[in-house]
Amino acid sequence: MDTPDPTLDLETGPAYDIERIRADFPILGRLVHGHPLAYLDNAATSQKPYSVIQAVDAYYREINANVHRGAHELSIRATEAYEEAREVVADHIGAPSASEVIFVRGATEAINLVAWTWGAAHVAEGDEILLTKMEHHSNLVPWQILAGRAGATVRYVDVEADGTLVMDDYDRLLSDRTCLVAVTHVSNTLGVVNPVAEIAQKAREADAICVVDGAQAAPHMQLDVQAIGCDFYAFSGHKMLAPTGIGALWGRREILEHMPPWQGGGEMISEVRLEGFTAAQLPHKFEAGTPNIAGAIGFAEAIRYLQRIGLERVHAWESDLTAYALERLDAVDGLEVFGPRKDRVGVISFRYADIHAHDLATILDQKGVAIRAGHHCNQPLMTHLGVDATARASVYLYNTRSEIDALVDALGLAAKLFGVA
Ligand code: 7TS
Repeated sequence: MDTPDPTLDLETGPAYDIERIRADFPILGRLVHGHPLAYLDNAATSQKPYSVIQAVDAYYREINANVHRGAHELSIRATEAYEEAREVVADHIGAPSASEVIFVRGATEAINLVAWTWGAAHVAEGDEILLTKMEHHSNLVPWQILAGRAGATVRYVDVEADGTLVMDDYDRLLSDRTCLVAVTHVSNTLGVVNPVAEIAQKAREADAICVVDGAQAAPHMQLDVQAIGCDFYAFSGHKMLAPTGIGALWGRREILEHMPPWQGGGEMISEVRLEGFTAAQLPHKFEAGTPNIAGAIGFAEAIRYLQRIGLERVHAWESDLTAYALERLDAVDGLEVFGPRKDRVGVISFRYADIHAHDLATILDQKGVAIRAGHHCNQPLMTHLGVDATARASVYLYNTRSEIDALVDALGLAAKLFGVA
């Protein structure tokens, strides 16, 4: 179901038409506390364009029915749209086959799926699971739970002062005891882009499987899971213009085929007897119950939207905006930005004098500037950085330099209120 976008010209050409893009996002026109919204909390979730909202709306208005069961027109149409969405996701990430793409609620569920299926079947006492100190809790706690049950050990690759991974530490910790390496492609606190292809290749040489958490990468860069060379790639739709409650796990066919199912229920079986069941073929084996049909359709439309603009152009726009934001923030006395200056995306964590991040976020909100404050589900990384929280501004394809200016102006107000010299 391809809903035509009312505002975006397929032939937009090389210029990045920011006004046109902004006009595609209805929420960007609203005021917050009497000020134009400057939405800089994209790492938490992105806003949604008309075309995605319309795709979901059209599904419910025109073809709503359950999938993979009915012989009637609506169910056939809903099934087609749902399976077409899987093809769109698979093509977008360079997956060899759509049957290797499993729809899940998001990156968290994707990672838990791997932990509870591959992990439960393969991780044994004495094994080691290798993570990094910058993992989001979603790529950390599932492995801690698994290790606790299996009697395995979790080890963590260190992070440099500038937020990049200590690759020598990776080489040192990777051993024949390592059964699984799980790493984030892009840090949700530091914005750093990790060398996932190198990490995956070394994991393979050590006979370990490699899981990449792509929650913060998929929204911003063109992906090719085969070029990365990992075994699993997990990401959420809602951070890349899609509705909440939908995401995808890509896995290598030969691994997925040998994994036991996770949740049991409808959809995931080919046959059930009183004595037991036979699991369905991929990908349905891992999709128990009625799936998020509208979400999958919205996800596919979000990807089409990104493709119409072109992720290279999105990346170029965001790189310029990030450089501008870093330049402006660096010029603020008493403000410290965490993370590297290059090979990064526009997720910018900072602290400002001794103003608590939560106070900063509250003051900024009064000016319509939405940022996140807290540990960002990165508590071990916060401990490593020696802070309990950071303020975090994160940009996306519709943000502008004037929104960065609004952020810096609002920081000036915070400085006045807190008596920062
Ligand atoms: N992995 C990373 C790197 C993330 O940034 C997030 C969410 C997740 C996994 C979990 O994604 P979910 O869609 O399953 O919740 N990160 C954030 C964040 O930084 N602020 O709010 C959510």
